[in-house]
Amino acid sequence: MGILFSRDSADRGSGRLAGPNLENAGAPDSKNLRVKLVLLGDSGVGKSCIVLRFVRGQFDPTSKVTVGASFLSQTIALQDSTTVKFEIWDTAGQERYAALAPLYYRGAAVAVVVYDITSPESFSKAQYWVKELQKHGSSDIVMALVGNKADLHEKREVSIEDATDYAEKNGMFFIETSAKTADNINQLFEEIAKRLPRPTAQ
Ligand SMILES: Nc1nc2c(ncn2[C@@H]2O[C@H](COP(=O)(O)OP(=O)(O)OP(=O)(O)O)[C@@H](O)[C@H]2O)c(=O)[nH]1
Ligand SMILES: [Mg+2]
Repeated sequence: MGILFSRDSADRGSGRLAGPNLENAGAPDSKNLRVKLVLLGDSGVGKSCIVLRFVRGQFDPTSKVTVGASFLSQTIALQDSTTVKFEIWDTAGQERYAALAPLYYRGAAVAVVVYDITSPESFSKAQYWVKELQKHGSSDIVMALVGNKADLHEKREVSIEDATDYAEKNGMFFIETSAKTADNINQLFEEIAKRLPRPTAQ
């Protein structure tokens, strides 16, 4: 299927490619976690920019729409010396790719559902993805609700209160980010890492 990978398709972290249903394979190791993470949300909310900021510390104001999905990985170290390798599937938000989403969220340990704080439509779409994940995702999936483009606060149309309420009702972690200014991008992934279920040492 030629549409599975886009410009960011290569796993630059380890130089190998992975399939969309890559599970957390290998022996459980409480110090070195590997997690499959999927980003979902409307086209244009900034999913690819969030990933680019997190993985490479860059922002691309001319970011192109994602075709199919793209894969990148990034490892972070936590204060307790645990490392977490995020295997990130950045899905395409355009409607024509919606049917592909289950390929990427199936088996995912973490789902990051993104909306744009200036777009109520994108907040509705985020709620659609949350429902879809509740129906078809893993029962123990860690879900984060992300209000991106926080730098555009003068154009805000989704209140922090509404998003916080929605996240609390759905057992999600909520944060506002800006891929443009880098605000809260690392914090997003650190908070996710803290919420991961840890394999218990034998
Ligand atoms: N002001 C501002 N613009 C942003 C931010 N994040 C992304 N953008 C802009 O929003 C546009 C879309 O960003 P993308 O990351 O490509 O959006 P996407 O969610 O990956 O879209 P699809 O791949 O179609 O699903 C680009 O023009 C970005 O420059 C942000 O935090 N602030
Ligand atoms: Mg994209």
